[in-house]
Amino acid sequence: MKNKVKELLEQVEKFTSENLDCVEEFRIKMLGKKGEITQLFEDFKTFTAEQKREIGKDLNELKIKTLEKINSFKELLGKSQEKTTNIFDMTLPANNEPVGSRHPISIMKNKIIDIFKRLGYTIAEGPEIEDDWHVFSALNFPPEHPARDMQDTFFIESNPDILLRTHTSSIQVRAMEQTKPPIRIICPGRVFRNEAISARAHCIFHQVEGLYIDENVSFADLKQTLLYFAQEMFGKDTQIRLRPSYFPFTEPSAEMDVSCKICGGKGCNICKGTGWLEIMGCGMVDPNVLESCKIDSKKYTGFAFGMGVERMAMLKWQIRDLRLYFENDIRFLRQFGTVV
Ligand code: 2U9
Repeated sequence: MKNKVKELLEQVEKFTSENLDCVEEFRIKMLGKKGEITQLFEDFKTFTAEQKREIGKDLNELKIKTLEKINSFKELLGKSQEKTTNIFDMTLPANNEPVGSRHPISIMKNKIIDIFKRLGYTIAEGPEIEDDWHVFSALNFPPEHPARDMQDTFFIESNPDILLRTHTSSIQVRAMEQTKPPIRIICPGRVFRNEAISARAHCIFHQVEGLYIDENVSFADLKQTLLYFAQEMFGKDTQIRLRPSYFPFTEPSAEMDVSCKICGGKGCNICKGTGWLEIMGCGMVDPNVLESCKIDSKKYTGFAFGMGVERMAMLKWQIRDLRLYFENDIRFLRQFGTVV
């Protein structure tokens, strides 16, 4: 009965009409002698006292809301039909049609981009179908690196030089080939990896990467930029820490953690008791990469960073399963409410 009441309430809330006949039809369907709500009241009589206590309030509320809705439409349509028999009344309020909301991945992607825009970064984009040079070779991946393996990357069968990009770093390579420093870009996009789908992995996901190249760019600049980012994203009291790491395209490389907002750094099940959450990788652009893109590595230095958008959204909104992003379940999507 609970579910039925809920379902009917949704129908009532959604109900809209432009003529009185439809309103009357709806009244009969709901409250007529054999109407759905009338029938629920009949069933209600057979319930135990405890069941009645549980459902009674909701059932009454359903009836009241239905009557209110019907009466308001009767009043509205009655008036407009009295005044204007065949003239369309432009002053009537429009039907309140739900039009949907932004997807959480788009919301997070835009949040990230907005923060870097404030630091003077511009957006750069590039193709999803790439070649070996822009995804691997120019980025200092050795010939036998596991990412080049069929197990990890989707290659085009007829031409193994063509593949689906595994990171958006290929956008930065193209930018470096085409423009002289200073370069300050932020690169959002979809990437593809040959992974089995699970709660923690997907074969398609979204990244945002950044690149800054100029004279005298230092690791201190990188650290300050990422601290600003973390505090804009997670709040002014957020702390960061950088742990040494390795990527073929940066040297030195690091992974960045932010202090856990859920427990305030004390340790909880979200941060697995550590008080820290890993949010991105970063480092100084390897001189080999600069030279591959015809940038003088004696004159210029740069930093780069990269993060997964799905992961950032998971941490920000405590989403526990990656698959939710792709299922289009309206109950999940509705929680990111901002109607567009
Ligand atoms: C150029 C030079 C350097 C981009 C970088 C990372 C570190 C990194 C991962 C985060 C999670 C990818 O989505 S993820 O799996 N990325 O850790 N990315 S530095 O470095 C570049 C990019 C382009 C020319």
